[in-house]
Amino acid sequence: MILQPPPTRFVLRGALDAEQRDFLDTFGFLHFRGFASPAEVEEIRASLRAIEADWTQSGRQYVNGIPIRYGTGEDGAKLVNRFAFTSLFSPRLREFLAEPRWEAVRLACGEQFRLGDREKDGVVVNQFINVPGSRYKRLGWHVDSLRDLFYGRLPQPMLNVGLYLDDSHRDKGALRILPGSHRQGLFKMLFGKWHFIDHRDDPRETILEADAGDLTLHDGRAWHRVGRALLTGQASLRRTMYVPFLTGPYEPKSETSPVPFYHRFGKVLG
Ligand SMILES: O=C(O)CCC(=O)C(=O)O
Ligand SMILES: [Fe+2]
Repeated sequence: MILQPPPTRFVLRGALDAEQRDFLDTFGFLHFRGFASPAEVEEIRASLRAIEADWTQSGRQYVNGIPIRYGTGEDGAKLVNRFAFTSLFSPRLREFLAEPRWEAVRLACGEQFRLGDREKDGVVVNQFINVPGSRYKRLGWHVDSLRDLFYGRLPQPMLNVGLYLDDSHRDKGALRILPGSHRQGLFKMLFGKWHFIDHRDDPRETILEADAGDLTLHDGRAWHRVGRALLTGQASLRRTMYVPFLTGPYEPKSETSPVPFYHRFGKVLG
């Protein structure tokens, strides 16, 4: 029996307090409200539009060995479904990530963590849209830590920190988490569900409903998915920015970095 979490939205002020730590340990995620202001969210959206225009026009396929996922928007226009290393293309975004409040996020993860803006996939932005022809209407059940296994090591402690750039309530599909599943052990992490293929509702899932500017933090070992929006068209647009906080050896990527194995078949599953 999985305990359902209360819909608590915390305020981030620094390292986690005892109540927040307990919530994270029990359920595998935390939700903070009002981390970025509406003006900041709008600035980030503007940066994304500029990067998207640049990449679509120049036909860029990869950043530092990570494929950019393209898709179709409302009017049939090409759009970016998944940005990688986003902050490297926006001085405004780098300035925002240098704000002292990100130090509070880092400390919330733990003293030994660092913001990995040049590692793994860097700062990732997802754009989900529910229109005919869109390839990013939803994302199946998965655990983020599985990627570690492709690097030939056991999953490292990792917290995925998401900044919401749109309101994301259940009409947008929203993030679904199996609360407590970060404590399930390796076997269930591997075989608990079919990674990315299974999109089914689970009676144990929690729907994480967030507003633009909210910040969420989830354990890389927890099962989660993004549901399909009930809304359609532009109203269904759901943008989230994921900032990696990492431990272990510093492993920056560059334009000569190889394409990781898990991204070679990602196009088929995504
Ligand atoms: O957009 C989200 O909230 C989650 C996306 C996700 O789970 C992922 O990209 O691994
Ligand atoms: Fe994920």
